[in-house]
Amino acid sequence: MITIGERINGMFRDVKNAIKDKNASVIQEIAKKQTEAGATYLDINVGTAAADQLDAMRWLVEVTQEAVKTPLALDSQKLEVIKAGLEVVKNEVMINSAQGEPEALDEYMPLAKEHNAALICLAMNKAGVPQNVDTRIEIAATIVEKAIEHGMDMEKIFIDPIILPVNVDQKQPAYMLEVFSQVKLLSDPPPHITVGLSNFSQGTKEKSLLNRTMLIMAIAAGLDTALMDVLDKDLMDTAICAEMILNKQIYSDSFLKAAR
Ligand code: THG
Repeated sequence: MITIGERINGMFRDVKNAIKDKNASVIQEIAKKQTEAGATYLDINVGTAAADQLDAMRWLVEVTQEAVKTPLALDSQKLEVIKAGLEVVKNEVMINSAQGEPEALDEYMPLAKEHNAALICLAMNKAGVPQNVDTRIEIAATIVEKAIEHGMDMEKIFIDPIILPVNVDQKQPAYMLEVFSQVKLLSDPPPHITVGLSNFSQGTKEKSLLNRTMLIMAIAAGLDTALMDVLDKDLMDTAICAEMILNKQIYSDSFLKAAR
């Protein structure tokens, strides 16, 4: 499974302080730990507190790539913050994220192509995050159509149907599972499906259990990548085990080690 380590995000106090004090070693430690834990990409999100978000993005990208070669996922809702990161990025990169509106996709897809970047596209539009299956699938279909129109490799497209906290609306998780299985039918080869898994357990008391259980059910429904807490070893082991059960990896007594 493709994992995106969520931890370099200004919403965490240590990262927020490190950005403010330009303390590179705090960021580099987190980058190394997530890389050792098996992250495919490292998410880079400056958060909302940074005084100059463009400067903070450039700095985070620079110090992270001094420490590790792991590809980065530049995470911002603002195009200019993404572009600031792209100016200094050296390795393979992912853009996180574009909204699923035709006009936004017409802007982000050529940018992604120019940088040979993977692109997360959110299944949301001007009206916000849809609360039902059909609207999410309609937006996902728009994303796939736009990807074909822009001549993008479907391997580079990651559709994120946006998972909401379980304590907000309990009908949503089952809807998400339905969306995962339907998105896989939109094209051949299909786009990747990803979610920000920790959103699911935000504000709850059983974060690790909720994330782990949702991840297994999501993988069974077709999810193949997630932005998640890669430092949660049980969560990573669960992801590997679920993929082995689906026969995406051959069983051996050391299948966990083999996957890592
Ligand atoms: N989709 C995409 N990108 C995203 C999200 C998404 N990027 C940001 C976010 N959502 C994913 N990242 C996180 C990171 C941390 C948490 C949730 C999502 C989190 N933090 C704890 C909390 O808020 O309770 C702890 C914070 C702290 O310790 O201060 O849950 O959905 N494409």
